[in-house]
Parts: sequence; structure tokens; C-alpha cells
Amino acid sequence: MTRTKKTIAFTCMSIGISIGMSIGLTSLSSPSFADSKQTATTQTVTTGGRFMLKDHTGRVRTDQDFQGKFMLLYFGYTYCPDICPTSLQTMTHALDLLGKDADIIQPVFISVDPERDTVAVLRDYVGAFHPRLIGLTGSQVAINSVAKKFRVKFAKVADAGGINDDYVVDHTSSVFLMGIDGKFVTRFSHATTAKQMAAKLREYTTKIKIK
Ligand SMILES: [Cu+2]
Repeated sequence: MTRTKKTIAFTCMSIGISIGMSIGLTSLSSPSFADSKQTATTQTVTTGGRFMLKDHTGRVRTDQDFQGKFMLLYFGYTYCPDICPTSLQTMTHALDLLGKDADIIQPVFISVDPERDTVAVLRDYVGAFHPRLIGLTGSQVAINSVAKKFRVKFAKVADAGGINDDYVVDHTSSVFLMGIDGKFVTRFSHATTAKQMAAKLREYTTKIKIK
């Protein structure tokens, strides 16, 4: 009897572990992951990388310029009707909640619509949000490259009924936090509130201060 119970318990545990592992692996799954468990556990998927773009003052900026500070990064476009303004407001509000502690965090906006988001357009736009917000744009090739490195997806969609019969751009709406070494720390979903973002930012920036 005891033996049977033990066997059942062990079996249940095994199933539990298997399910747990499957869930763990599934949550890590992305198209870039191969099928084997071996690959899933050993391969590191990087988010971020090198870039060279122009800021909203026309100055050339690279990823290196932002090292030594945390970078709170968002990809979007200035013509975005609601998603981008909401995200940028959340970022601004989160930084405001941190007060002086936000000085170690550089907010950055990278345009996924370089065709319309020229340096001049960006200059007018970033000022409406955080006073330290840096807007970045570049050639379509440069933007495609940086978006790919952050695994940010974007696509132009015809907006026939919209203003000027123009287009909108569907895009990933996560906010990325990069560390002082330029490496990926975490990402916030669009649903994250300013309060939640501020709490997480405080957590990560405090860790660095202790070191
Ligand atoms: Cu947007």
C-alpha cells in the first residue's frame, strides 16, 4: 500500500515536473528557438545591439553613447494616433515618479517611420513628452536593422479613410529597459502602468547603486 502510494506520488511529481518544464519552455518559445530542449536551455536570445542613428537635434548617436546609463527605449512613430503617445506618457510619468533617481535613466524613442519622422519632426515631437527624451531616426535600412536587433516588428498599413489618405504603422508596443552596460534588462508590456513601471525601474536601478 505504502509502496503504491509512493509510486503514485512519484508519478504525479514526474508529470508535474514535465508539465512545469513544458510550460517553462513554451513561455521561452519564439520562432528563433529551435525545437530541441538542448537549444532552448543553452542558446541565449539577445535583445538589443549596435546602432547608429540621428537624434532630434541632428547629431549622430550610437548605442555606445547611452552606456553608463539605463536606457528606457520605445519604438514608435510620431503620427501614431494613440498607442505611442500613451506609451511615452507612461514612460514620462514613471520617470517623474522616480524623481532624482530617474537621472540614471535615459528615455529614448526610435522611429519606425523614418520616411515621415525626419529630424525636424522628431524635434517638435519629443518636447511634448519628457524634457530629456531623445528621439532617434535614420535611413530605412538603419531602422530595419535596429528593430530587428530588438525583435521589434512594424509594418505600414494603408489608412485610406484617414487624414490625407495616408498610412499608419502597426508596431510592437513594448518598452525596453537596457542596462548601463547596454545589455537587455527587461521589457514592459503596453498595459504596464506608470506606477508599475516606476516600481520596477526603482528595483533595477537600486541594484546597480548597491554594486
Ligand atoms: Cu504607435
